[in-house]
Amino acid sequence: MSLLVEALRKKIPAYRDTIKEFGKTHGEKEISKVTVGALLGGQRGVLGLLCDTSLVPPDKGLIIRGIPLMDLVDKLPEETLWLLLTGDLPTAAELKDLQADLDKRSKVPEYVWKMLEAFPKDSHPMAVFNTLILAMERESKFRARYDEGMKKDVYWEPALEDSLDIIAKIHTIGAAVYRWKYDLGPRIDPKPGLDWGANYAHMMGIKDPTGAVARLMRLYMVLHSDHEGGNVSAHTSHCVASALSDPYYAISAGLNGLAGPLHGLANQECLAWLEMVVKQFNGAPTDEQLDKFARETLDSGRVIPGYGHAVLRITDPRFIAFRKFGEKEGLKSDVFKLACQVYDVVPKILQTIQKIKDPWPNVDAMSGSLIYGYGITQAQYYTVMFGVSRALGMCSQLVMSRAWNEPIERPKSMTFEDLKAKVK
Ligand code: HAX
Repeated sequence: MSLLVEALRKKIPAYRDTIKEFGKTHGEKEISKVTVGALLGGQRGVLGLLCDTSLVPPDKGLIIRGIPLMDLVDKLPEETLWLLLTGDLPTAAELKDLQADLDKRSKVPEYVWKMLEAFPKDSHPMAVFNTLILAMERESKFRARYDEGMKKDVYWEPALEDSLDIIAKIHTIGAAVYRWKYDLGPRIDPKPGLDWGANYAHMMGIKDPTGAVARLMRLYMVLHSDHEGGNVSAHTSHCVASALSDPYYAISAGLNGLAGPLHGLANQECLAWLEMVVKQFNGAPTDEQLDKFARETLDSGRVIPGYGHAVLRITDPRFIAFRKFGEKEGLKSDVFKLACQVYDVVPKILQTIQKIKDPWPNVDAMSGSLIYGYGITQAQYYTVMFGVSRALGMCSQLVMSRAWNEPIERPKSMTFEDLKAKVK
């Protein structure tokens, strides 16, 4: 038995019992209200989900299992995964055990590569990536055990098995999509013994003489790993898994949500926006030119990608962590410089628009420009990197939900006529 399973077997029964007991005692207590504004406004502020892996206080940003993100920037993605799942950082022995376990699970089935080759080259990398994850559903241990009639209390174990199988392969698949999509040569196999984040960079085949790309990839994978339960990707995967669809279905569903421009695809859109700026001004703009360009974007009815957030009301600490990384590494890149300049200009404009609740940058305002500076210039691919990382959080949330036997999600809807009658 792996040390991770051992750790979780110690914790999960008590976790489940406590939640069950809590539900019995406090089941009728009201914790949130749903206004008409919330119903028509994407349920903002409605407290309707339990998620123990992480929390996003509007004035603080991401906190993973009680640890603020800024205290995790030097951790490996595998350490973050252990933290997300168990609530503790792993010891050196636990980390090694998890890494060895992931190594053992890393072989991608051959049919996945055949499918990859069959895609039209103009397919969006996210569509290809998501399809390949879903294609592996036949490997699901959760579904096999469910069909055999497993007991509810052990659902989390094959859910964890599937999750680790997915995580062990997802960076290999992501890297292969990159090399295939941009004709960069044959796939590169994972290097045994190399950590998960660095291996992703290695398999993408990015030149990395100083090790900076591996460092960036580790950071990227930690920063994007989780963002509590209500964002589109987490919530979608959570909802799908609540029907006991196995993790392959659930993660792929979450990734499909991540592919939207108001969510994960914003990093692609950010880079496109910066490229438009450079094209318009034939190079670096002045602050005045940037201000004018941003206002024109808003006047044309479009959003400034990378700015604003449904929950946050401060500069996203993930933005700050990325920026610090670029500065610390002495990144000399015009796009990175421009993204920093946008931060000086755009919030001032957004602050003057009353309806915008958060004028500050989110993670996407910096991630793409940083990656670009390290030679990953194909913006359409960026959301795949986000997805590789977000699988850590989605899988962890899914395991925790099965651990406490969360029931199938089924909020009630109403017609507009019903709504009008209720308000009267
Ligand atoms: N530029 C222009 N308008 C913006 C804006 C921006 N960056 N951010 C918000 N607004 C607008 C909204 O479109 C909305 O306008 P309407 O009422 O006319 O529809 C209004 O301001 C109120 O929005 P809000 O309450 O402040 O924000 P929401 O919770 O509705 O939406 C979004 C949050 C992130 C979707 C929004 O800020 C946005 O579209 N930002 C740009 C896209 C982006 O960066 N998305 C990535 C978010 C982080 C993430 O999930 N990454 O994966």
